[in-house]
Amino acid sequence: MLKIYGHPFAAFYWKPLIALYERNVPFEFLMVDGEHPHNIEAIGRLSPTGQFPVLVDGERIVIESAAIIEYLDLHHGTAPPMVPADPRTAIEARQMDSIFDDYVMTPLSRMVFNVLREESKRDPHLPVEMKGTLDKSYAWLNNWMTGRQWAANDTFGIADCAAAPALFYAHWGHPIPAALVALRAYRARLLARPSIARVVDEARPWRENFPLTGKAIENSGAGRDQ
Ligand SMILES: N[C@@H](CCC(=O)N[C@@H](CS)C(=O)NCC(=O)O)C(=O)O
Repeated sequence: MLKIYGHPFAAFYWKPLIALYERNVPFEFLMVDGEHPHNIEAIGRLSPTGQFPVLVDGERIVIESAAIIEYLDLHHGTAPPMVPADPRTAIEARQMDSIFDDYVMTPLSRMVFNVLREESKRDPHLPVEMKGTLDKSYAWLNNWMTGRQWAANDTFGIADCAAAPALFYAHWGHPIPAALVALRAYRARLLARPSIARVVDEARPWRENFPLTGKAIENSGAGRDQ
């Protein structure tokens, strides 16, 4: 059976997890946390900097969330592929996967890591800079999503697997403005999808670990589930 290292609250683990659920692939989950030091030791060996997700398929090790999703398309499950088989069509899917990872999830992660540092070591400029990046990304994505249901090729796929955790958590850290109707509607559509609702539910016990809480979220009118 396939094994996958991850943590239910971790954004980059959500990406292949959504694909596993979409494609009905059975797997064994290997928790990466302080209570499972052997799993921390294993990913330290298997991935360059001890990051997860890491997929183990017999002798085959696959790292990087996008590569794992592409691997599942080829070797496991029967649902339509998350990356279109035609390489010309796949360009848009990979483009949007990268945009959500690099211009939404990455700035949000940098804000999270900054606030997790001890106070004297925090960079006071970083939250302003990262919120500026998120604002640009949100505006661009709102235009992109206007008239679209899913992020690439009119089909649910890898880009939506990336968008779900990125928009879910980014909205907590820096709420998407109410005026960006198409982007907010897309986020709601993602959260209503059964595979994603399941991932969100499974992560619920760790919600209090999210450090960018406070008035921004309460005042966004969105609530934590939207
Ligand atoms: N580019 C990687 C990013 C993986 C990543 O950042 N993983 C996070 C969990 S969501 C992690 O391992 N964090 C722990 C660490 O960096 O030590 C991917 O797409 O898989």
